[in-house]
Amino acid sequence: MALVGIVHLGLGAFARAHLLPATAAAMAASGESHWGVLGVSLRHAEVRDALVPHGFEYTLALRDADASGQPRERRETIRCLLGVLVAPEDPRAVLEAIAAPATRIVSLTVTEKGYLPDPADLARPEAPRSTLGFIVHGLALRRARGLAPVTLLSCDNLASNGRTLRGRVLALAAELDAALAEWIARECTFPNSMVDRIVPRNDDLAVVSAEPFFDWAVEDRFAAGRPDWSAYGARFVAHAEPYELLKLRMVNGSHSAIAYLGVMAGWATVDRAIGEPALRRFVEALMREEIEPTLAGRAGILEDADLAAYRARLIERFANPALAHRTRQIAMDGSQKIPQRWLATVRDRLARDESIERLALAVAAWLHFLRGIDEAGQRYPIDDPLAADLAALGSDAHTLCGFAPVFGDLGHEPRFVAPVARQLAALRTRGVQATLEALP
Ligand code: CS2
Repeated sequence: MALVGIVHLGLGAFARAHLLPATAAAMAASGESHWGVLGVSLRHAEVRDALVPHGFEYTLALRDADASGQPRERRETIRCLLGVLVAPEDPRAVLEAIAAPATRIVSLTVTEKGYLPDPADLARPEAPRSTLGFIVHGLALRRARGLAPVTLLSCDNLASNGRTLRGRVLALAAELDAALAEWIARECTFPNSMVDRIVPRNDDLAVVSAEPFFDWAVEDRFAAGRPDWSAYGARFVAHAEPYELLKLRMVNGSHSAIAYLGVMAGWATVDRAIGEPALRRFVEALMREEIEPTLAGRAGILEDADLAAYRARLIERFANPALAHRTRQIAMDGSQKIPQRWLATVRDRLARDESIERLALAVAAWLHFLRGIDEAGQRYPIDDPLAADLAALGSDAHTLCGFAPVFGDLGHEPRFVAPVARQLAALRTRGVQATLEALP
């Protein structure tokens, strides 16, 4: 009988295609039965309801095409999920799970916006609503009961995700109780980790489809042990930040550029978009000319030749015809994604006085996308926690670039605002295709 050792917050498709299969493989390889996963859905009951009839077993379908373009699929049955809690139905059960003696790891895949603090949670110790609220009140219970500390493991696409999580948890905890914040800071660990696998959202909740590619570089700093995820290809590293930088800028930076240009041009999926020669040339040049120079050497991981191979591999992953990864899905929550995906690269380049024309086109594509209507006149909703603020900005490029929650001081930087305004005007007057074709 497996025991719960991991409480996982945010049981979306990504976790079910990444942390869970890796945990299942680690348990199978080591025979350790104490790493079972209790999943927590923070909002909806649908995943639980879909998995209950199957005893929480589900299928992971790894899909791509072979050399001749024929679709192929490898199926794995994932068995390490022991139950699912739905937080709004029973918040107390979530707190008890975090505070259970056998719990050693609290892991998270809650997306970028899942790290936003909700100060109202300070006054809701029994029934928090936010991820940070559950963690802080759950840890308070652990400490009050004299239990051992746990590892808080972020698996989201944030820069220095562990360090970021630690900062947010400590800030909230300090408002509650300074001694709690001290205990967390001293006893609990927050490893950084780089996670990589493309996992489109799927309507059939009992089957998660994903690409075969899998990568996970995780810092080996665990307060109470960990499964040997290397059984599934994870790498335990001393410092994950260089890996995160590489992945966020190359994979996610390109993804978001493809997403906004694709939505506007009517290219509904990533493989459809990357099949457009002008877009593919653009994405390759974005990486080669503007992103890779900020990574080479600096990351200490990949030299130029490796970066070129990484880029080629990535283009193949984007071209995977079996995933139907929707550009609209990646376009969600731009305000939360863009700073770490593009703007850190922009800042590095401007600091060296290098051109940012292609990054500026990506930013312009996001601003263009915010008008909520594509080039064919099709309307779509803007799914973003800051949607109301963004809508209130109007359409002037300078005002849009002045939106500090996303652009910070870049709004006052003419070397940023001018190319963005120029590319935005091009998108508005000539459209995506012609703007891409006009690039050198
Ligand atoms: C995507 C990511 O939806 C998005 O924003 O860019 O989910 C991406 O597919 C993964 O990070 C790939 O590892």
